[in-house]
Amino acid sequence: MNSGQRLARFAPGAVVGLLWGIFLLLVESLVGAATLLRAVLDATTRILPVGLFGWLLGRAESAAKPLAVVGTLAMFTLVAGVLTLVLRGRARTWLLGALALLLWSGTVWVAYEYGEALTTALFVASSSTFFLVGGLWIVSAEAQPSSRTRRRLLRTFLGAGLVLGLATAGRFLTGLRARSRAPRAVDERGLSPAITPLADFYVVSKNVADPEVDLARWRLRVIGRVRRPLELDLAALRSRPAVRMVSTLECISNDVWGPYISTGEWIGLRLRDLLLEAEPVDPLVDVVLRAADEYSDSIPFSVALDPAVLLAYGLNGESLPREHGFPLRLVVPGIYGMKNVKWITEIELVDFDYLGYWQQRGWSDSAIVQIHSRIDTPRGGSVLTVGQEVLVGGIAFAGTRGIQRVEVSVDGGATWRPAEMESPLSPYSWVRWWITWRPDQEGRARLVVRAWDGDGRLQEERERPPLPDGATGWHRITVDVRART
Ligand SMILES: Nc1nc2c(c(=O)[nH]1)N[C@H]1C(S)=C(S)[C@@H](COP(=O)(O)O)O[C@H]1N2
Ligand SMILES: [Mo]
Repeated sequence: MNSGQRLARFAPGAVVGLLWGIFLLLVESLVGAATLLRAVLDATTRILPVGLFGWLLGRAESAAKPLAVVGTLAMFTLVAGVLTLVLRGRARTWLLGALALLLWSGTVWVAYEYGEALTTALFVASSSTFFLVGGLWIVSAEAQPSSRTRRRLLRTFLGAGLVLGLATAGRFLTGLRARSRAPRAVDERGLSPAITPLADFYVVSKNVADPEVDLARWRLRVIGRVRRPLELDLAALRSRPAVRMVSTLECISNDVWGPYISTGEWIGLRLRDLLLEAEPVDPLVDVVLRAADEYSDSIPFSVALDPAVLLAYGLNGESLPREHGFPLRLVVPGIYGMKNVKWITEIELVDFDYLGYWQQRGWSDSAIVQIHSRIDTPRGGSVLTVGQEVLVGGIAFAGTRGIQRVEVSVDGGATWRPAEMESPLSPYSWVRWWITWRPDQEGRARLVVRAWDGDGRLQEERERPPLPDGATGWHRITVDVRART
């Protein structure tokens, strides 16, 4: 068999595999059901070596999720293509039957594993089996002379499906990228606002489609090592004493210069109050939080008792937006975003160290935020004028330790000036800092910022990538100073 023939045999299956993948993608995003696509995606991120995974994430940035989906679609394409290559000419009905059965049970198992309703499982299983196996059978059946019209029809059908599918997937992936949102709002001085407006609050989730929780059926359960398990709806949670708290949230995969950090005013109840109401039973190690998207993570029981740890149902004066975890999310000051579980459904008290979704993939377990400072203005690459007064400013954050002091260098770190600081809106919030600078020399200037936390520790200068403990290093930018004209 020459390579041309091989390609001719590979191609029809590949097309069917791709269409099947796109179909599953649509089921995920429209029906919100877990499919084999999600299972393969989840499994892949778990199997990838930690270093490679971190490198890929660093490279891809906000395109990471769309790229992961495209990669998974490519896998489906390859697998189905190879299947046709192997099966073609030797296809037996029983073999295809066995394949169908395998697929069917696999899909049902996935649906079961992901706790979806039986109807969804049956829908996904039957339609995907029909689509893949039917497609494989048609394209791999020996061509009959009388079947020319049929083949032409089939080709038209597959071609049209492919175009339609690619177009839909393209639109969907663009949306996905926009949903990993990281715009950087700045005020008239070029500084990040003290409280990030909702529209600019960063968004990160592992999902192709985030859960849409039906309030009528949603309940929060508190279970595990408790004397009085609880089951409460949102109204019951809202009727308990409410707490407002300004706190900064940062994703552990944020770079030192990165935009995945925002500050909000959260409204909710203390996790502590709810846990005590359930009467915890010793010995206790972790509090596990499970979510509607099969995400889970834990915080130590001792941390959960901190009055600053909230179950939030509101953000910036509004009901918690869907993308931020409606109806209920965890807010743990000073601990990276991944531990701030969204779309919570269950809280379990356990007597062991529970590894969350991202810990299973190599990220830090304690996830305490690093000392972090960032220059927001001027932007790197800006053109400035000799003698012109420039505001150099940005944010600094060290979680619950707070920021003691910030210094700025305009000569690449040779000399340093203390920055002015605004008092933070809360002990858990970033601070805004600035200096005014009048460049007196033409040429390139290298601006650097560094901060000290409340314990008097200096931000680590050594540059380390976000994985596994959060990025370190000093933020440096270069600006171009030109003579006055
Ligand atoms: N249920 C659930 N919670 C989750 C996640 C998720 O994928 N599923 N992602 C986490 C990560 S990695 C981060 S950085 C924060 C982001 O919260 P935000 O989108 O409200 O900024 O949510 C965390 N909580
Ligand atoms: Mo994150």
